[in-house]
Amino acid sequence: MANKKSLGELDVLIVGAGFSGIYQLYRLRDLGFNVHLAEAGSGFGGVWHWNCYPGARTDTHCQIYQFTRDDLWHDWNWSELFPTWREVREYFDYVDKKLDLRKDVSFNARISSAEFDTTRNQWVAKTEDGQTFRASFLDINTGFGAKPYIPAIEGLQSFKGECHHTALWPQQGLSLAGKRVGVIGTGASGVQVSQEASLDAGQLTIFQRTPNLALPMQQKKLTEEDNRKMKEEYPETFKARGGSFAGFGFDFIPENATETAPEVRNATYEKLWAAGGFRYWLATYQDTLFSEEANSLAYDFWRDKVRARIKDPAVADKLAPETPPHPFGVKRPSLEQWFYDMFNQDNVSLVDVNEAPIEKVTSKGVLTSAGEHELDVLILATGFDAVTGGLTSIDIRSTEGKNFKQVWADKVRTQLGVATAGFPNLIFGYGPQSPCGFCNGPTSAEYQGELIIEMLQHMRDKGLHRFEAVPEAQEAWSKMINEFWATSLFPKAKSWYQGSNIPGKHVETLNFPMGLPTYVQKFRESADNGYEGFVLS
Ligand code: N01
Repeated sequence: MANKKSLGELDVLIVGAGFSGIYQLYRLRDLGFNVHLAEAGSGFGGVWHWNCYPGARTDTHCQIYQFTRDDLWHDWNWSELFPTWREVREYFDYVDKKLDLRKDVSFNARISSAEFDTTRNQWVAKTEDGQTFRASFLDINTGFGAKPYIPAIEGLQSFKGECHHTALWPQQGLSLAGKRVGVIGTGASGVQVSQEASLDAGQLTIFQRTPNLALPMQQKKLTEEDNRKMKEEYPETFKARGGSFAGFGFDFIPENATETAPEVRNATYEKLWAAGGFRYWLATYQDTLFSEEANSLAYDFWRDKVRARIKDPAVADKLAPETPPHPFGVKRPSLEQWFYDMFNQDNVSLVDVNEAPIEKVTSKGVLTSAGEHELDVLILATGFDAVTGGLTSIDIRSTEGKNFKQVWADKVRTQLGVATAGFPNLIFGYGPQSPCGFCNGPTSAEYQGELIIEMLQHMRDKGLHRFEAVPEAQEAWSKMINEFWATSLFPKAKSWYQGSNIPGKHVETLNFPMGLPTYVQKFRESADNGYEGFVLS
């Protein structure tokens, strides 16, 4: 437990020890702020602490999945291009040792409520076990996947085997070898855990509602020589991140697929496919996510590539249907390694829950309209109340006594994706209406993080004690991003990007969809105009 005496009058209380929170911690500390971090888990890593299911790994190449501070990358080597959760956690421990983070962190400290003391311009935040923090600024970095979503399936509690959500995986691990394993969900988590289970499960049954239009990861083991070369390129690599739409360092081709000759287009698709990662999604023709015609071209290429790997045509029809279930890339594609090939194995089967809906979970397994699947382990890879869930699940009260769940019940309102009217001195990183789900996490942690830090510095330098978002400014922000969203194909899929994966959640873009460089530019414009859109006093 942290020293309570020194926590009485913090400048900043940070919530969450993922990339974003840790960046805030060491930068603010270096700048002389009295800062402390409260983390719900027992270790660093944020999503990498909770999502320790078999097969969990980044879907970002390691070169940009790290902090760019000089003293943090020189003597750190990655073993794979897309590292496992275990290696990412080792990386966080390495960063902790380098920067001595731990002394300013309270672990197992889940903030459950917070109120603003208007007489002192201070937040009073409490953990669920009664610890209290007082801070001038509350800096919330709970990330987009802080609140797992468990669907209301009848009988879930009656299952006698092991049942876990991927984001609440037992920290001590759970072997799937030889077991009858069922996985509900085929998002990134479902794809990854299923792939791993297919290696040694006795029987693996995957319950699919919507096919995942997954892309080839093109994983690679990295040697010392690979790391040496990567390090030579890091300064350029890091620079390229900030200038790219999603902070990945690669960007859309400024040409239209529909206006490109078929043989040229196909050669480009082949090249992107072979290069792997998200390139086929985010380094492709600029019209892919806006024009139905361009999108069909991308889908058709994807479908033919995938179907060629699946032996049973009936299974291929489910995984990669002739006609797209939704436009390509508007629901987040996952990166896969042997996801499609594993359906050729005898121990793997697919259940289409549209054809055979899940009726209930029984003590023995999953009962669909076509029969019962007996299981030893039931894995819920059912995703998250994404982006807003981290904030709405804490009872943070506005000056009018309302929490985020109430204030955002009809729609999300933020100024620049960092603050909401009624919550003075509360700032969020990697949160709603910021690039968040549309940006590589570590890139956002540093780029958006720096903007937040500059704002806090500005307040300190000018002797200001309070900021608050202006209601009209946040209405304009919300209008702008939702209007842009409507020009894209994204609204055409049910996805966590727009809250439509959660029954009853208001459907709107939860992320800033215009790209990281535009976001930074808009934030800077506000800063240059004395933080226009905020009242500073
Ligand atoms: O969650 P999801 P996720 N009955 O919401 C299904 C990041 N991430 O945890 O598509 C049956 O994508 C649901 O079906 P449908 C990444 O950003 C990254 O997989 O709604 N099925 C869907 O298939 C990712 O996008 C990594 O029809 C039900 C699945 O559950 C984000 O986290 C790894 C159902 C949920 O998919 C979320 O991914 C993991 C029901 N009642 C996650 N309810 C990396 O690689 C839901 N589903 C870094």
